[in-house]
Amino acid sequence: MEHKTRKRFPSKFLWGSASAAYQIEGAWDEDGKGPSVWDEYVRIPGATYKGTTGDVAVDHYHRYKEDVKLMADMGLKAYRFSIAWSRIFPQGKGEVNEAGLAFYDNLIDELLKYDIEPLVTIYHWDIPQALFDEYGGWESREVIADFTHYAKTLFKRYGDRVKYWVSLNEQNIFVGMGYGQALHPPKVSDMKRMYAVNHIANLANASVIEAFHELVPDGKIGPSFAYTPHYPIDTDPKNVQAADDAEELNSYFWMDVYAYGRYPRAIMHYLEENGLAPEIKPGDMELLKRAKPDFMGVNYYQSATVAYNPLDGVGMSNEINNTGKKGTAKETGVEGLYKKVVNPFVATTNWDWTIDPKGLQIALRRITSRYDLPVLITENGLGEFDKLENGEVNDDYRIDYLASHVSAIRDAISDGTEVIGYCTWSFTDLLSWLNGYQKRYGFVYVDRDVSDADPMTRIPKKSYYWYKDVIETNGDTL
Ligand code: BGP
Repeated sequence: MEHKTRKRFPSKFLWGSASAAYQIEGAWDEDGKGPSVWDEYVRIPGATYKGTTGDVAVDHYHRYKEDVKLMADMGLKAYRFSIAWSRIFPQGKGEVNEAGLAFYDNLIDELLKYDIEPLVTIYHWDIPQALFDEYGGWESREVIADFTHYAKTLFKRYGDRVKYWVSLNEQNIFVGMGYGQALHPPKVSDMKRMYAVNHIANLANASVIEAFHELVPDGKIGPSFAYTPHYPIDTDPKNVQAADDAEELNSYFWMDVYAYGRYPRAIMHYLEENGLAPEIKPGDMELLKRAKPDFMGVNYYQSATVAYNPLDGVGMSNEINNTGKKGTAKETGVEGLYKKVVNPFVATTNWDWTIDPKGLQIALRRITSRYDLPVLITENGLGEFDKLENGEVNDDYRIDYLASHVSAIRDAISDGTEVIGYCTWSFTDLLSWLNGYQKRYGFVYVDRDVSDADPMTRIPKKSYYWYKDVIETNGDTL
């Protein structure tokens, strides 16, 4: 859709930036924190790039005041961060750790001091190791009660000051990579288990949303979904069908549950046919239907293009490009549904992620049409090798990436979608789960690489000043 004049961004638009506890905090065993599954996983030889860990990360735990001051100087309106479950409950349940609660009290108060809206993610992949040891973590329905108890503890403690909450970050990714591709903890590749875990995570998500609406009636909550919209390679109906299959399997299979409490019919049928469907117990679907999110959180990085894939065609690859050597990503697909192909119309990053701002507009439009929910963009950004030269980082490529995506949001708003805010990934540089510290996303350069002994000095990049201007002008310049 083209418009003669585009709408402006809403006056209260949340111009934000995001992070996650494990990727920035460090202090992995300080002040009573228990280990999470990531604290253990990174110690498996070969699991992460050059064996990097988040033991020290970018030391945000000790430098949060400096980081928040940089946010304030930029004029940031909102900051999305996650709470480490095992800082609050070192054993995942039972005795609460007051020092952990106090850390986030201080962070929230520091943000509010500068009028920065805190957006809190309850779960960004770091389930306490104790719960994994006791009952297999997300594989047991016991996790629903423990996760709900943990979330309620947060709502009671911070609900007076925090009004925007994200329940689960990228359920599709932590479940898919943890139990499908064996690239995240617990390093399992078993699709039956993956769909079982996913159903339990859906129930936990719904249970927390229900509890939230009782405890924080004036707040808003939603999941953050990693949405990759799919396109067909061409107009051959077989390829169009493949794109529909990919979209149902990879997108609607999650978002339909969040918004409507139901699984898409064709995909459920496909899972049943292949012996992969999760066990659904009495009461499950009722809970999923009752819990309504207030917004759809969307993490958008890229689109994907697909083609027809026969039953004896390309299967799922467990190898990804985590080195930044362009063109090393492997062919992947689902037999009988679709395979991923190169889209000649879009560029790619050094990690082989497509760069497609129009895809963000398409994503926002699809969500609006299908769910009629407001959208909070909870992540979007460019991971690149940045160079510190003469004390400066001239990341024009990041400015180009972000500017084109912000412009696409404005287009989507002009089309009639409701977008509450936009969080870039990320504010400071941080640990990329599998790609070490060399894949950088931040507005603020952090002087560290593989070694935890690096100085960690914070240096605003060129994009920092660019975003400051975007915020000041409420996006009018784009
Ligand atoms: C999302 C995660 C983030 C972040 C981002 C970039 O999937 O929610 O935590 O890591 O992707 O990904 P990566 O670090 O793999 O480049």
